[in-house]
Amino acid sequence: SGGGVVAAVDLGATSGRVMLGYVGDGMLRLESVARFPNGPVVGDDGLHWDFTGLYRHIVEGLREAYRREPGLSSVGIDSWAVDYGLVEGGELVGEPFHYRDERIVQGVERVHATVPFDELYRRNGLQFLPFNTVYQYVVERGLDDAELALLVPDLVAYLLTGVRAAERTNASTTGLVDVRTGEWDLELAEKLRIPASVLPPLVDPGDELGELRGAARERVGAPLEVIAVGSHDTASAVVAVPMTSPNAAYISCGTWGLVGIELDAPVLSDAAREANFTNEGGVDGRVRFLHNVTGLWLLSETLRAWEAEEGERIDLPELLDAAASVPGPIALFDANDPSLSAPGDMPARIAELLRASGAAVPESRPAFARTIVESIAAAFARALHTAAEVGEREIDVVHIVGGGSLNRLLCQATADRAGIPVLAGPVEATAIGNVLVQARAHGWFGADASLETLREAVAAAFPPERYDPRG
Ligand code: LRH
Repeated sequence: SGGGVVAAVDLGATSGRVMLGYVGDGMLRLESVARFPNGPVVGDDGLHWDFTGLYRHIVEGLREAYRREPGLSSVGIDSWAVDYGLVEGGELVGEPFHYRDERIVQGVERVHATVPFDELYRRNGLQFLPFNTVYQYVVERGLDDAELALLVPDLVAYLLTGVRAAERTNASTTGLVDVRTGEWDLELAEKLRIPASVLPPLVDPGDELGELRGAARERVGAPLEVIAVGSHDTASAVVAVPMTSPNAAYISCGTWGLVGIELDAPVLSDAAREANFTNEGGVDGRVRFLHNVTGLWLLSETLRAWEAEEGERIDLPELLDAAASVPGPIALFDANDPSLSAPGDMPARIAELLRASGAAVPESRPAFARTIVESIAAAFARALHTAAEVGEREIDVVHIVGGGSLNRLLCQATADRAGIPVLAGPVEATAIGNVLVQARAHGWFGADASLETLREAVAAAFPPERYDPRG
């Protein structure tokens, strides 16, 4: 045991953060060091990320973290899944594409023409999401010339340390990892003419990657060690879901709502494929059996449109308070409709869906927000029901972690619609999971501590808030 302090870099689709995590003697505490916005950037050839800007924020954040805590033991990096950068001559070539860019449409056609979806599912166990990395790679012009293709957290780690590695939980979201063995499916790569040379060696959460070098080391001021964590943000979040019951499900709710259960082995049945449930790789070889539901993206894009119209900021908590007292009945739309995926005029698109189904379009903004939140909750409830059925598991409680856990209206609506209690929090589950996997690697929980032990520490430090279903 013992304890100490580590840093977590956590990049979400709408914001990034650098945090300090203090662990030891039954204590688990997070402190925010830096926060910065993130989002799609429109370029000449489509939607990208401002990776260069994010990397600068990360290095500056680590500098500040080290300044505050010179005893810092290590840093772990996680981000949203599937997106990558290409490396040539040791440098990033161009800014990574954003998964909401439309070039993926052709990628899907090409992949499925060579490997039909049911065969893909047997091999990689992934739900169909049109932006899975495999669909992006087949339309990536630079792939043949690239030395390496690195997913976002691996790219950050590479630029910091020079170490080439693909962390396994996030690699599982590429579609190129064999769901049974956890190794790259080189036969699949070959069928799709994806050069095996761009795929780096796989590593596991808890593995040491290397120390900061070069400009990063100079700027941060220390040879800080980078440790692999569940570098897929959702994998880190699931580590920190304070589940105590074997019948517990989780919803990791930020931009997306990832709704599912944790299993020891993948479910590759026809029913799982038809329900579009995924078997993503979790920390310690667990399986994240879940479904992507469009989450707070619907609300943040709607707010963005209204704010552009008003020319001023709209207060979200105030809007949600007003939304909570809108009288029923509440019109619903399908939160997962593909027309809601790209950035744009979200209120108009939602209104279009409502009209097409014969529902009335809410006139006030609070009523509109209520329709959004209830539609997300309804999709959550459906996914929970399917997880139980297809995963052959009873579900009697659901944890909501991430930004969505602060949305009281969403938590209550989910409890009501799913008919089971919701346990909300922690809000920073992803950063906490990142911290805990590093802490365990340092032996602060005993080197063989199970995820259950880590989750007990979360439950003790961040007692969840309970919402019971109402009649
Ligand atoms: C959530 C997330 C999710 C992926 C999506 C691309 O941030 O990582 O698990 O499906 O982004």
